[in-house]
Amino acid sequence: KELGIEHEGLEQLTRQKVEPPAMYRVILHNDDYTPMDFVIDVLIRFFNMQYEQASEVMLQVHHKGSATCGVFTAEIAETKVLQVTEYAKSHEHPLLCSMERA
Ligand code: TYC
Repeated sequence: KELGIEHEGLEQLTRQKVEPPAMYRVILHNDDYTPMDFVIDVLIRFFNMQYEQASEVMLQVHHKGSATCGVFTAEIAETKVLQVTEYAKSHEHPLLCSMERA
């Protein structure tokens, strides 16, 4: 018999459910000083975007104030925020990256 059916029976007995992991949006924020090309580089480097998509997201941040770069589990989102923050600081740009529950 299918494993899933036996698990379903057990689930009914115990009322247990496996929840999908909490997801987090990683957000880039606009500022007046970070060069546009640097933001595009960040989106290609850390968010695996192609140049065209990276340009679109960068312009969305520039015009609207912020944009979502991706949605990840907590550990991966935290790593992205740290990597972007460290990379921006090492190039002396004030670029701000944050995360929020999706
Ligand atoms: N506003 C910046 C400029 O005019 C460009 C920019 C875009 C900065 C996106 C940050 O997250 C950002 N150079």
